[in-house]
This record gives sequence, C-alpha cells and structure tokens, in this order.
Amino acid sequence: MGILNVTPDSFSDGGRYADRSAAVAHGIEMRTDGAHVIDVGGESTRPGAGRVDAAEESRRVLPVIRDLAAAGVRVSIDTTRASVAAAAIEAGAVAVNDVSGGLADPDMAAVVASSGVPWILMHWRGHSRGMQQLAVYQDVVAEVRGELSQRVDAALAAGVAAEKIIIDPGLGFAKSAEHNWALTRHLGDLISLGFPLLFATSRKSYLGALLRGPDGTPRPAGERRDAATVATSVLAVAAGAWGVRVHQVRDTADALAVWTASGAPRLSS
Ligand code: PMM
Repeated sequence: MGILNVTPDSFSDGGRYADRSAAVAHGIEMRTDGAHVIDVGGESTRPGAGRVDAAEESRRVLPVIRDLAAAGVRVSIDTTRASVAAAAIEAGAVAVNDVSGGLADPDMAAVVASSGVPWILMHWRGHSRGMQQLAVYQDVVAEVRGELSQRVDAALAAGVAAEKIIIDPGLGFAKSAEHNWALTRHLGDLISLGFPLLFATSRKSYLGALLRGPDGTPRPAGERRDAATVATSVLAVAAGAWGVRVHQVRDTADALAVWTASGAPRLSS
C-alpha cells in the first residue's frame, strides 16, 4: 500500500502532494513501483494534529481519487468520517482505511456494510491531539488484541462481512517506541485473531529515535527513515502480515521480492 497524503501538514510528506496533479502523478508512480493500492488521506493524524472539517477533507481527496480511479489505480480512502468514506467510494475508492477502527464515527460501519468494500480497522484510543496520553498499558500486546477484537465484533454486528475485515495494530497511535517494538515481536498473537493484518511503520518517529545521531538528535522524518521502514516491513511480512503501508514503495517492493524469491518460510499466517 502506497501512502498519498493530500494534506499540508502530514509528518513526513505534508504539502508535497497538496496539488491535484502532483498527487495523481505520485499515486501512479507508486503503482508503477509495485503498490497494489494507493491510500489517499486528506487529514493528518500525526501526534498532536488538530482536525479539519469534513468539507475540506472531501475537497482535498475526491478529485485525486476520481483521477486515480480513472487511470485504473486501486485506491483506499484513509478517513475516520463516514460521509467522506461514502463520497470517496462514490468517486471510485475500493476500500476504507479507518484509523479509528470505527470508533470515531458511529455511521462508518453502515457505510462500509452497505457498500461491501474492505475495511481496515486500526487500533486506536482517541484523536491525535491527545492520543499519546492514552499510551498506558499493562500488557500492550494483549490489550491491543482485545481492543481490536472488540472492533471486529462491532463491525460484524453491524453487518460487515468477515472476509472484508483487515486489522492493523496502529503503530505510533497511543503507543510509545517500546509498545511498537513489543507489537512487532508478537505480531503472530494479533494474526491469530484470524484476519489479514496490515502493518504501517513508514517513517514513524520511533524509527527516528532508533536512528538518532551521536549527539542524540532523532533522524528527521523523511527519506532517511526509509531503510528502517523497509526492514520493519519485511520483518512483518515474514511474521505473517498480509500487507504493509509505506511512503517509498519501490525499495519495500524490491525487498519483498527478494524475501519471496528466497523461499524463507512465514512464521505465522
Ligand atoms: N498511520 C498513519 C495514517 N494512516 N493507516 C493505517 N491503517 N495504519 C497506520 O498506522 C496509519 C494509517 C500515519 O500517518 P502517515 O499517513 O503520514 O503515515
């Protein structure tokens, strides 16, 4: 999955693809580089970010989705709002990526159920502005598993077909670096819920912290976190993840081609 943030303020690519034609060209480029789906988002979810209203979010994403769909590119809509998801599906999106796992908007489940598209349910504890205060766990793996399982049950109860559900542990969302690494080590415990798992580490701040310089300064958000993103993505697929979500598609696609050609076994599936 290639990331296409049509926002002025996303943490790593904010502003670069705010222009419609630049966004569409980048989406097509990521497809050429090996992405199976392009994830279009119009609202930044970086820690501390405020909200944009639904009209502005739709204004940003809908023309880009229409153009990409017309070019034959499969698009998911990265939104927590049912109205934006419905309009995006109308414009040609073929999946909903909801970082709130259905918690932010009570109408989302009905939109997804009636349209029949796949729904990525991410583990989430609250909107970006205050989420890092919610990064409190006794056992992060068990709690993320339990909370994801509740979101799956709610989706099924709302009429979403089981085969349309994809889960995501939501690295960096109400999670410290330690929590992210614990989830990475125990992906099999989440995959054992029985749903495809999406793993999304791309350029996140815990990778910047890992790669800090000799003076302790974190590696800045951007391309210089891409090699670490490739490594975490390959580890996740080797552990049984169904998909990975990245900004720079080609290197991850190449690394996964090497992993596939090697015939190395998956640790869980
Ligand atoms: N992370 C971001 C945005 N959307 N969607 C899913 N499913 N999982 C994630 O971890 C996730 C997401 C963070 O912002 P970015 O678009 O700049 O990566």
